[in-house]
Amino acid sequence: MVFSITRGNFVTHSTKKLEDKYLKQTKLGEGAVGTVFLSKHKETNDIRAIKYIPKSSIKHPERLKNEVSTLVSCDHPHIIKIFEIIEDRKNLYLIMEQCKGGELFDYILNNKTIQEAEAAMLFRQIMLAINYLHSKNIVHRDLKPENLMFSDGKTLKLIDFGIAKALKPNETMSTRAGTPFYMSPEILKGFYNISTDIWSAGVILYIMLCGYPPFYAESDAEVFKKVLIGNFSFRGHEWRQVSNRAKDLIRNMLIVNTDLRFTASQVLEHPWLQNLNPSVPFPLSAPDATTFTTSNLLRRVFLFCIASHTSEESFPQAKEAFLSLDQDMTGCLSIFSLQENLALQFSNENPDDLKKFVLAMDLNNNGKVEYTEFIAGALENTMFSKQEKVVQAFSVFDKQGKGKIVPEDLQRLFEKPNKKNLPFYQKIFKEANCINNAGISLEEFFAIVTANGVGS
Ligand code: PIT
Repeated sequence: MVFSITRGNFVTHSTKKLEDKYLKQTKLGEGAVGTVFLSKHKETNDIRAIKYIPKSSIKHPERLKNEVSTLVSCDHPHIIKIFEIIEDRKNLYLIMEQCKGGELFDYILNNKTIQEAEAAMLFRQIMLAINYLHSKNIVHRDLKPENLMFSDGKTLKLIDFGIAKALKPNETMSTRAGTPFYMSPEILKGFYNISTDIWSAGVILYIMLCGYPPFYAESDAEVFKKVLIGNFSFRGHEWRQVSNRAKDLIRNMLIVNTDLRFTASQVLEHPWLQNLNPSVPFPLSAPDATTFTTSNLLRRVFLFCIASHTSEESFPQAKEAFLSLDQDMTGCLSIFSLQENLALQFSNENPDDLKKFVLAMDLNNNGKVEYTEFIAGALENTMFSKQEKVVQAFSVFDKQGKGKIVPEDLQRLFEKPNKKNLPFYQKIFKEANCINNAGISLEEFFAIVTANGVGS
């Protein structure tokens, strides 16, 4: 049986009372649909951003489903993380990671323009997020500086998947959607695909470097006229100090003909965006890697769950190491290249051990190490001093609060209810020496994740 595990498996959906779990703090902002509040998770003191979506405002339930399923399927350092979904009679609540640094929009406004070196660092992050989405055939459709948030002083996260859409191969769209300044000519004409995001990103880059949009007019209709023609200039005095490389990149993004417009990976290969990726070493010692490698599947699944529910400020180095290892910039590491890179970095270690370590990280055996798989592998010994994190992960498995985890809990998280593969999950328990039918208590769970006495 193929065991599919992604961080989406651990995004729980429940009908608990939001106030029992989260303490509402400040209002962050109001979007087209819903309001975002900063809240504190009572058990762990984690600060989260929670989007309140009134059910009464949901005219198109399938669109909301789109937003949620897109968010849940994403696992990338530059895309906002969703942790949990709660629903009550009035609202739907999306519990997401906190972005402390505010919108890119305000950052540009406060600084008027952004220096080229910094703009390149930030724009590369934006393009990494877009390249990841496009590699999954997801179009965001509302790229603009308001939808890019700083999670810290230098890291951007793409937010608002309200009109994002996962496309079938060769599918095109015809709904006019987005924000006028950033809308592509083809979206206005009503026949478009993922390349519309590249146009919007080109507009963002233009604005970052000069402080005003390339297609500007007093009314939306006038803006649309200019966009359709696609003429823009670098004549303002702001452009005098800007390099030809930066201008060349913009020229290759703001091309009306979508066949000639750069793709996300071409943008990332452009000379203006080279040599910006710091080389950060993998943050794990050899003994810790060995503990992970020799752990049974159950323990690795538990670690993955903890990684799924942890804010990345808890593992800044692991995040940077992931980005520096992502050499093809797809947001997903091939086990091959990861094995090679780790062998270079740990030249004193046995290459076979490193290979086994990477295979152990690839929980779902798909030949790739996704962001959260990587974090789980690098988690060793850093998280477990925080007992609340372990309790939080336990409750993801033990949804009804029965005080123990049984094979059926794994099945519920990994499969649609109609499938019957219980023996598979029982086997995972057995291999972890949990044959006791009473299930795994919190105490035992703690012992397993901290590797006290397991590792068979
Ligand atoms: C904030 C602060 C923060 C996160 C967000 C907003 C997230 C907003 C968001 C909205 C969406 C969506 C994903 C994320 O699909 O930390 O002001 O509609």
